[in-house]
Amino acid sequence: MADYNLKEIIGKFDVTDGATPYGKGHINDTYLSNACDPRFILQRINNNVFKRPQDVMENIVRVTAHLKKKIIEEGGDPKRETLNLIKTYEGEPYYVTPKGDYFRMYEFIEGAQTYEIVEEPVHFYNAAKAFAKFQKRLADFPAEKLHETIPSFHDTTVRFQQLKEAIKKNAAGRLDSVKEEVEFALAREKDVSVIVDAIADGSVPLRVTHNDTKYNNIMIDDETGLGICVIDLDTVMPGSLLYDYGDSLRFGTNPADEDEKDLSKVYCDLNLFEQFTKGYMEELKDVMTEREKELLPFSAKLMTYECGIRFLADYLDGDTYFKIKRPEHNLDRCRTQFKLVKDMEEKENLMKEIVKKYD
Ligand code: ADP
Ligand code: GN1
Ligand code: MG
Repeated sequence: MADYNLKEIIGKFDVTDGATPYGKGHINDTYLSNACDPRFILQRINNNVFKRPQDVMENIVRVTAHLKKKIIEEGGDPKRETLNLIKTYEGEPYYVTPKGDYFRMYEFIEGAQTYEIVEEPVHFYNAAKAFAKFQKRLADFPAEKLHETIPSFHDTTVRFQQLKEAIKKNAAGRLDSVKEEVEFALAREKDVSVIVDAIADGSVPLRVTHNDTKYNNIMIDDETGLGICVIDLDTVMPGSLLYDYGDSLRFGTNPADEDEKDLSKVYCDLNLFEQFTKGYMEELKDVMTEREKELLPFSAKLMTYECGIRFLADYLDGDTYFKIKRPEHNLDRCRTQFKLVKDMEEKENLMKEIVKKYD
């Protein structure tokens, strides 16, 4: 994390106290307040990833207002079930430094945590319910009011092209060391257009989706174990429900870390697959189209593949997108994703049976 004058930045918001680095996200710089009550989360929006941070914030202001309304209607707690922005003294939802860095502040959600791996299978079932509920609460949000914060974010055909460009450029001179991974990626080209084609032919509808439903983007309540709040709303955009379902399984069914070096620990745990599928289907099977249901197992594999090729492309580009802590970090991440893809390919029929069981 670069050094910012946090004292001065915090001074722009309606709070007191300092803050220290927090969380394990790959994109934004996150800080937690030290000692004040209530606590807050301060974030610098990554403006290399989000070219128009003001669009991100406009989306978040609208989406959280919509969610708040729904939560109140349902008799829920809007302070814990959605993110709450803290405004600056000037009444703005974010602060732009003279150098052009965008900072925002959220109320800290107390009594809940995010996890890097699923520790209790029932938590994953609860997470599925919460992601599905999030989806339902946004079903009547006017999609045309949302900015596309990262164009073609889950268009896997575009991601495939980006990988091919990264291979061609070989900007970091690493191509020779990743021949096996490149071969694995290119051999699966036939898969990349399946979901975009289904969206184009209308069999899979566009919905307002989260698009980054990894397990550490949901707060699990310490007492009840329920998925209390969906966070990290930077990529809420029109998309497919398959992106949210698939990405959750990509991250959550792996009992090892996303950057685990020992690949023997990395696989798709079908019990966890079942927990999540059960929760998601219970909430959403009545609104899903037949094609969506049919593509659920495939989407887990495709979202995992897509993430793998993004890590690989970033490794080839010289690590310009995801935060890294070691030189081979993106390659290690790519390898776990490809190991999972291979395992999901082998388990496809079992995954289909699980989906059928809850339909
Ligand atoms: P990134 O986009 O970098 O992933 P996130 O918005 O997911 O950033 O935040 C990183 C981490 O900070 C989360 O995984 C979570 O642990 C914590 N976090 C973010 N917002 C809150 C909040 N409002 N309350 C409590 N913890 C939070
Ligand atoms: C990033 O921001 P974070 O860490 O929740 C990324 C996702 C990837 C994920 C891989 C905006 O998510 O798309 O799937 O890393 N977010 C963005 O762990 O690119
Ligand atoms: Mg996150």
